Amino acid sequence: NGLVRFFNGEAGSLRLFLVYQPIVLAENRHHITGAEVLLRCQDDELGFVPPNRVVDICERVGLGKVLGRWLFRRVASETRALYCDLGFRGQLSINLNPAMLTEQLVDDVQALLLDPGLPPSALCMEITEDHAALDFDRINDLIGRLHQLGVSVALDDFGTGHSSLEYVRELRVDRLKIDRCFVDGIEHSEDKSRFLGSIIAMAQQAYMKSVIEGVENEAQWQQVRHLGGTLIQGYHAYRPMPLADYLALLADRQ
Ligand code: G
Ligand code: G
Ligand code: MN
Ligand code: NA
Repeated sequence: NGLVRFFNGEAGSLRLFLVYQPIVLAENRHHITGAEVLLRCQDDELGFVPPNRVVDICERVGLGKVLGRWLFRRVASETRALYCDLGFRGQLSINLNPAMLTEQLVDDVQALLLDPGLPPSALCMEITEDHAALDFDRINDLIGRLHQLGVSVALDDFGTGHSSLEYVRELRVDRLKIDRCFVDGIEHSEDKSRFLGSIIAMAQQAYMKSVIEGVENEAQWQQVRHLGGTLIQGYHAYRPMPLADYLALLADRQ
């Protein structure tokens, strides 16, 4: 009911807001290619609530579409400054919850491009393997229609879901976001490092960019670079931050 109050615009104890985690080139950490938009939830009584839980609850009680609409509206209003004032050309990666994966999505994305005036290349939609496995043909069709708009698509949490490699092969995604569990320990284990290397190579062979998540130290960074990863998203580069900090960071880089 905190969620219902929230989406009705009524005062309540729950606050939802967005943070931005920069994504950088593995080859040059000063080159910021964009950011992933991440949901944060703060409740007066419960404190910090994991975004996954809020998303799951929304989906279960039928608020998935409402959450998606809120997210897009928020992104539209928050990123106006990035593209209009700062002239940023980079990308925003947005996590889609299952209820957003309908025909309606194409219209919603189009609206998100038109309203703040974002170029299509500014948007990357993130879906997870499990979402794609739910209804493979329909999701792949949706990906094709996003491509027609010029918007790219990433497969998130790669390697942690229940989908088969056949699905991954047939999905027409542009990016593979390799889950942080595959980075964990690579600096101490030749086996783990080689395994990550083979996933990166697979992405390359399929003409996908790889985004390596969860790089937390310099040793991991050097390994990932050596293994040929394209992009890095991790605490060793940047932690998720408020939009104001992201704006300041980009202004400083330009
Ligand atoms: O940022 P953090 O590690 O706390 O996020 C935990 C999980 O919540 C991640 O797997 C991420 O995909 C998910 N998440 C974060 N923000 C959003 C969002 O806006 N929409 C959806 N559907 N999931 C999100
Ligand atoms: O949607 P996805 O699961 O890709 O969301 C990425 C999540 O990973 C975010 O919740 C973000 O806070 C988290 N994250 C990003 N970089 C790191 C990192 O270096 N270490 C850890 N432990 N988590 C990270
Ligand atoms: Mn994600
Ligand atoms: Na992920």
